[in-house]
Amino acid sequence: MPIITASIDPVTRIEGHLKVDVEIDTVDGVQQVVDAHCVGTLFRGFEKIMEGRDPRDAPNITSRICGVCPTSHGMAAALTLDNAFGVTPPTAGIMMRNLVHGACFLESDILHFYILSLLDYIKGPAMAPWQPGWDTGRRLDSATESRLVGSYLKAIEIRRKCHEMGAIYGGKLPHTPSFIAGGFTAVSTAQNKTDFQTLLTEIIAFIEETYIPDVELLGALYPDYYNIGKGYGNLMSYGVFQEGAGTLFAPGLVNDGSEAIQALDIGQVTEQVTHSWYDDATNDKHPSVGDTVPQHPKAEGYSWLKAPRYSGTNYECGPLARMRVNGDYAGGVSVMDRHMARSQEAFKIASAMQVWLDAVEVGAYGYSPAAVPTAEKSGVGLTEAPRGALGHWLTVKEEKVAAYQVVTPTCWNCSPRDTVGNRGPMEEALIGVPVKKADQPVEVLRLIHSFDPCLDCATHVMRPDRKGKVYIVDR
Ligand code: NFE
Ligand code: MG
Repeated sequence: MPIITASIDPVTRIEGHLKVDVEIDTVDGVQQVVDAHCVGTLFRGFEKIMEGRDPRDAPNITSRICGVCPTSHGMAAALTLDNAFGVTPPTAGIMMRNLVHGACFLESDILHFYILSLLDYIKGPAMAPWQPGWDTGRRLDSATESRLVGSYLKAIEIRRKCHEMGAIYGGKLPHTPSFIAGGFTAVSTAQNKTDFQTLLTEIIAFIEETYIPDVELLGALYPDYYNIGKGYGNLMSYGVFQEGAGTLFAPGLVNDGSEAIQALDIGQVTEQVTHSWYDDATNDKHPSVGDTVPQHPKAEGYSWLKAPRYSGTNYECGPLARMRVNGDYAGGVSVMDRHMARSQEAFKIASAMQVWLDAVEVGAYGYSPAAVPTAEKSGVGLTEAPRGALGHWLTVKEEKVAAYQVVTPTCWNCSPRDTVGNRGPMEEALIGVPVKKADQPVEVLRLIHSFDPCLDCATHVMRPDRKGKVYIVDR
């Protein structure tokens, strides 16, 4: 049998636009993925848009990078400005930042499991969005199907309530304008707290009584997915949700085969562009001195994503990484571990939100006044988005943005090969994924969705001859 090349273009049920090419061969009697390329098919240019602007606009502009993680960019940009401007937000501002950022995490996690991932496993009723669907690899009886379809419909309501909850302090979601240099714009009222509490109580109940049990049920029906999709097994977190001098999730690294948590040294991060459509003169730079110079076409290029590496090595980021780095999750690295850790993390975040809500003082101001520095300054903001480690780097000169770099979690996870030719984390995790039917590679989708990719929501330029299909090329 020849090696089969299957292209999924676009991958649906993700945020943004991704193409994945896999090579499928039979090894030891099992048809499986033997090579993979992840292709980011759009160029956004937000880093260039920032240049020459008032740095105080960074949270508002960069939160438009994405509709599902806008508070992550708002938070990262605000932390960057705090750092560059030399300002410390008051406790109420930190708590309100956490509450709105937490609401976005919960919205994103619930959306991810039910609306983006579950259709890889359930058949559902004979109507959109369930049909037409894959006719391979289903293992659920009709009672389990109906339970999960019921949860899916409830999840649509609950994720809306997550946004409504975040909007109580954020004014609106997505794209709240409330993250600012020095803190947060809202002043809490007694009514805000009561309204937030009502929604939070309902959301916590959904996570405990529906989301976690549903993920456990799926794990019991697909136990083989605890052994599929490990990849390199290296995990990284920048840490998130400031609490006093620390964070709810600590920063750190866990390397494959070790339980030991290593300290994170952000100076070890560079972005490689040998296989990305960017100028090689910008290769392997730390983001504080990095640049975004598109170059397309380029002989070795195949993606608009750069390839971030830590000390030259690949790291996966996301909920599983955060939970493992914090010692909160004892499982391995796999498709099902990613779902399981995400659901358990949602409960941890929601429980912490209860503590932060109790701590928000009615009437307390959320910000400390902050001025744009007249001298040249640099700043960095490290946080976590639902999908993983997020960093913004800024240089201010003559009170304007001279340079701005953003390194997103999906760049880490879905990056192309690096300068030495090593695959990105998701590319590597695809190797060995068993595929029953090459023209319906649902197993590949299950792996991709477990990473929850986001190609930074924007208009996709698709080749009309390849619209929305899996197409097979026989060699
Ligand atoms: Ni557009 Fe995002 C998250 C960020 S992924 S969803 O989570 O930053 O790159
Ligand atoms: Mg970038």
